[in-house]
Amino acid sequence: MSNRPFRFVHAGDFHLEQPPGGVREVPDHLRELFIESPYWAAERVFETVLAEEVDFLVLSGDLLDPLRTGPRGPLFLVEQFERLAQRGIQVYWAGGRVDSPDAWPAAVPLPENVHIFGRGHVEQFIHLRDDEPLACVMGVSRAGRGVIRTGDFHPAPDGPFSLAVAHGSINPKNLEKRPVDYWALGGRHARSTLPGTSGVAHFPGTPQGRSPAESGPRGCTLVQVDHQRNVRASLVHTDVVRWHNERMMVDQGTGREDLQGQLSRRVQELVDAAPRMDLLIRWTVAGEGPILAQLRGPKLAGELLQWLRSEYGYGPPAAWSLSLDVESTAVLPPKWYEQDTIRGEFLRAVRAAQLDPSLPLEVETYLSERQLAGTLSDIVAISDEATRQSVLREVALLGADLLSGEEPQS
Ligand SMILES: [Mn+2]
Repeated sequence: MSNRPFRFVHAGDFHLEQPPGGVREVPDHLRELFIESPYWAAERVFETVLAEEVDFLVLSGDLLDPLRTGPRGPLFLVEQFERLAQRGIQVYWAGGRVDSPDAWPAAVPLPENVHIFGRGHVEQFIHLRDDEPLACVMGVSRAGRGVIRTGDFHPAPDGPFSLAVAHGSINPKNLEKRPVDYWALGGRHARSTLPGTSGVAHFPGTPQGRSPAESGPRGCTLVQVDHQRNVRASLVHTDVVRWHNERMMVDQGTGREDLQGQLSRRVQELVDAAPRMDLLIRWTVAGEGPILAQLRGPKLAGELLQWLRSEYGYGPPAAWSLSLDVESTAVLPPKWYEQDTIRGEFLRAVRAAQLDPSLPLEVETYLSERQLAGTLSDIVAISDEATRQSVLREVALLGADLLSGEEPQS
């Protein structure tokens, strides 16, 4: 069946209740940007909806925890929803971990253009344009541990383009059985599209990175659907401050000036790649040579950090260096990896994850709801390879340490 072309914006995981964290200090001149960034980035999502004149907005959960934002959060969202209402733009919202429909304060009524999906069973709306069906929008708010039950979605076989909106985890294998054209998913802070599914299954990620683990560009997704129901999803940047983890390699011949030159070239590249964007950079120096020992000492790292900050940190745009550390290079005895012990088994599992970046860490299953709602969600959502590797290195060292307690050190 042919379809009328249309466009929508898909966004989620605003987490208005959660200012960025995971840094030792925030300088005065970046404090406001830092604290306000979740709101400013969310506002850019609504501005994208207006600027692109899309047909509707799909929100896949975790917009805010109203208890933690206080009245400001709901009032902000209502104001934004009303801007869309003035232009006749509908909003379809499935609640996630923190924004269950029951959590919304009764004192702040939602405008009529906002449709919140209930918990427990899938609801469906037929979105009309000029009284003709454009899309069938199905959705459900998260319940319990948030495993999305794909079998609960029943798009009509000869109906219009179908969307399923939900927050949580999903088994890509189950997607094949449901003829849904677009799965609007939430719950991952890194933008991703699940591979190998017939319909598109997409997580737009969070509009604003919140910690060094959420590095790189963030935004919302503009989705265009053509006559043949082909989907084109593109990233629209909404972040107002961007995180970077930069790993600099040194060798036997690297001196202080060389390292300064390397750092300065890299800052320039980052600034050129995102002009007008404030940046927060965490540096790790790795490799070999005498400069590493100097950096571990009391002075050099601090001096370089001061120099980076005064050269580039005040902008505009500001490229603020958060920290400069030497990568932990402690090496575990190779034979520990071969031993038939819990420690050996643990280290082999970590090594497998280090060698194969596509291997999911799946830490989510070991964490409670409360842990997942807090800062540990950053670890669950590790998005870039450098962070993954450094976390796994620390995991190996810490785990080996804890598991070595009872055994002779060998
Ligand atoms: Mn989230």
